[in-house]
Amino acid sequence: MSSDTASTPRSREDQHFDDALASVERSLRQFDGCSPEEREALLHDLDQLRDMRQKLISGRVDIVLFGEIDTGKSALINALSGQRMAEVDVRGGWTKEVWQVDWEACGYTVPGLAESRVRLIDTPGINEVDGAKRAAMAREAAVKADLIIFVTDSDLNETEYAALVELAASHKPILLAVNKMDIYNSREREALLEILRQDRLEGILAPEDILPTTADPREKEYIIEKADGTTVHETRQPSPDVEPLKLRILEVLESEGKALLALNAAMYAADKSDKLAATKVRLRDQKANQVIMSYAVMKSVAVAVNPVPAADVLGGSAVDATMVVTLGQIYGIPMTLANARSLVTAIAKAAGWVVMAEALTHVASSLFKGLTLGTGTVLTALPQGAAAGYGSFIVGQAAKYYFEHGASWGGEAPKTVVSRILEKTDKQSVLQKLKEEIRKKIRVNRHAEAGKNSAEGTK
Ligand SMILES: Nc1nc2c(ncn2[C@@H]2O[C@H](COP(=O)(O)OP(=O)(O)OP(=O)(O)O)[C@@H](O)[C@H]2O)c(=O)[nH]1
Ligand SMILES: [Mg+2]
Repeated sequence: MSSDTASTPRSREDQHFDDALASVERSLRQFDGCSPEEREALLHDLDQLRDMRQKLISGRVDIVLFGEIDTGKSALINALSGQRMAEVDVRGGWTKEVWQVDWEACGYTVPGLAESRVRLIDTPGINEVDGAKRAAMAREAAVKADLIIFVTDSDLNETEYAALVELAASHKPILLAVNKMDIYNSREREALLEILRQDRLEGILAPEDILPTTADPREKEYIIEKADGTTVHETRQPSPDVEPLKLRILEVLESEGKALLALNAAMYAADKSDKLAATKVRLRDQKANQVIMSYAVMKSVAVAVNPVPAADVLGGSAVDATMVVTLGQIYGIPMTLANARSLVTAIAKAAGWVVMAEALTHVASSLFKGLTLGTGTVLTALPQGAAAGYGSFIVGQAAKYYFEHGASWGGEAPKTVVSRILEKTDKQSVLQKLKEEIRKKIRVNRHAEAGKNSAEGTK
């Protein structure tokens, strides 16, 4: 196979690498087509994706240390890098930020990428009290990692086990560092490793990926015998022992470093594309719902202030047609006012509107009974206004469906779609919402009315 790869201009690994870069670029291009709001909502993701592209181009390998507080993640970074870079403290929850250090001493570079380097990334402990945000930061770092070192200092508890299984599902290489080996005697050490390798993590991690470490051993008392036969007692800190972990990391990188980088970047880009698509849908939906509600309120108030026969109001009114045009803009589907009017009429017909109008006005009447606003005209027409507003709400929802399906009814009859919307809509709660909005609006209008009256009075 190696002679095979040598004879072809680009190896399979290189091909995967190129494909991964292409998919990151593709995802980035998708962001170009975003509206300002979408861009705002996804700014963080966009930055992350750009970073992922940079990481891939430069061949940066990220190794994330992840685990509960106080297990020795920061100490392990110091021991692996051979420098005291990370702050280590006996107080749990010491590391508050995700931060990284170049691991130059490891000597690994991704083949063919001269700039390539390995970074060790320290994260906050995942079980810190009130540390949900920091735990989320740690998880995000793990999602981006090429290799994860999960750090524990005893048998796994439930939180650790759940987090480990969740990470293992990402199919990234995970090594378990069983740290603080110096606090156990040799019998305990063996028992602990055996239970983790044979029992707890069988089928989740391979035994060779579970490694004992001593990152920051406790001081020991040494008895030193001098040349003259006298002895002195001295306390010294033994050297850390992270060699088996270091060797395993290098083994994993040597055998699949470039492929890991590629796979990770491609998965990350796919994930961001999905998120982008979901955000687009969510934001459009939110905006469309806001538009529908504000038009429904506008219609309710207009009808309440200036009552007209129900059948006229619930047909294709100008308010509804304008709402439909606005909704079309949200979904990137331009529509003339005349076409919007026809769509409204079609929806109203499908809903059997005229028949429904009376019943709706009746429902609204009971709901609006308690609403006393002072001006007689407004009060009596309120239920009718609310019923009209409810009609606009349904027209809006149906139009939204129509635009969501690329200006079509998605292969169904309009009547089927509209009936489903009617069934799904909680009439009472929409009317309630309308009532609140109308109350706000009318209160403002009343002041306007009062102002107008007094102005007229002074003429
Ligand atoms: N005995 C012993 N203690 C260790 C070892 N490694 C770390 N410690 C101690 O464990 C404590 C926590 O170490 P840290 O490296 O700060 O642990 P951490 O996982 O980074 O903790 P947080 O940042 O709070 O999540 C410190 O007092 C270290 O000295 C070890 O191998 N043996
Ligand atoms: Mg720490």
